[in-house]
Amino acid sequence: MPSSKNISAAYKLARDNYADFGVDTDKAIRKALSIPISLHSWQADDVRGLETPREGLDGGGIMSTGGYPGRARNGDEMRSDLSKVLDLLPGKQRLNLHAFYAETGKKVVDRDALEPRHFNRWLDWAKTEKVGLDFNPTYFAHPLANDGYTLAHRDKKIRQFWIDHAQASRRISAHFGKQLKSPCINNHWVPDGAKDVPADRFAPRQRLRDSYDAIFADTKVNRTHCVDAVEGKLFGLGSEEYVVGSQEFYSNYALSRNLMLCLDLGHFHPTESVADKVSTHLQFHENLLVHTSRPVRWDSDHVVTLDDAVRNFFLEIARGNAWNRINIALDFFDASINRIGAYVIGTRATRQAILAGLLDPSAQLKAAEKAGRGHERLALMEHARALPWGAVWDELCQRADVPAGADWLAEVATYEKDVLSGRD
Ligand code: RNT
Ligand code: ZN
Repeated sequence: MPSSKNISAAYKLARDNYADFGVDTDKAIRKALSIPISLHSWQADDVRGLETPREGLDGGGIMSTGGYPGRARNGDEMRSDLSKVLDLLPGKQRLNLHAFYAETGKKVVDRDALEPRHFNRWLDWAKTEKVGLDFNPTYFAHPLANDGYTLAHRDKKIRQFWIDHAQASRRISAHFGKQLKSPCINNHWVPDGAKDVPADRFAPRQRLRDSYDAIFADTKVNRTHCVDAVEGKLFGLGSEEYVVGSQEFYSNYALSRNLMLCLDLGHFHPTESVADKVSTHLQFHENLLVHTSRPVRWDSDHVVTLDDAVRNFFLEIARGNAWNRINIALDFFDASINRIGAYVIGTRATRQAILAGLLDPSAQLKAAEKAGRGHERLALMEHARALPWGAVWDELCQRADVPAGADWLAEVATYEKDVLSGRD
């Protein structure tokens, strides 16, 4: 367990070390703490939602595996877990809700009829915790998603149901944005696609485009309060061969309709660098949304760790000084480990990558490159990885008044014993 005296001593050395490379660590800490990360609500309950359980549902492209005890079973348990998580995280957080976390009391309200009031308890919680809210229409885990198609379904009635749901989600988002005085990002991801080679790849894409156009034709929604984003994918469960909403589909759609593009780090070919896409998209898109995630073979949603993909992504943001053009949200779910632990690991790793980006000696690297000293650029890049960022991280935690190092584990153990162990 690092003592606060040791943390301060190690930090002082680290600060001087970074200063030699022109990096101001105090400034980096302040900035790293100020950048919001939107926690996803769905790690708490294994992406189940709070609707009355229905029989015979296909997960709709989403599946959380594992049976670690202590899953949150209702809204109150989710909020309790999320409050615990917030206590253990340095910096500014938000909460990213899915529509199927509506709390409609005894009344069953289908997704096309959801209203802002069905989220009053979440809104109250957000006010108490002083966090902004983001939102997602839930286009999966519903009988009308069982065919593997929603907005691109060949049946007009089914498409209309999902269009109505999407429009409801935009009104709810605008309400959150207005109430909390902070724009609510409403992210659209649909599972639509085919397991095997379709004969017609055109028609579903045309229907998807037309459905979105119908959704966004609702001009009553205030677009400063509700900011819509769209998220593509390479393949998913049940859509291994064909994803209607591919990356290119959404990149073109977002650009032509003035929407935000979402890049999920788990939604690309394994050898593709998502980091490299940042400077491409930002030539054309005003802003981006990122879902930090970790792909492992055929899964795209493992708990985020501080791996090269995540580090490189935020390094790009730092080198392009694009912090005010990126919105950061988490997207992972693992039911095989303590879920509070999963949140803390993934959110801390994301903020560590942000800090690592801010600690990059970018100015020196660029100067070496500009002067044609390629060996110096590469040598400095290598050396930068060895600089003591961990000491800066511990200091950041100390300043944010949260446990440094792995000290948070003790609090998770206590919470598991006192709270989680009482759940089925
Ligand atoms: C699915 C997308 C999407 C979901 C969440 C639950 O592949 O990444 O963002 O994970 O909406
Ligand atoms: Zn995602």
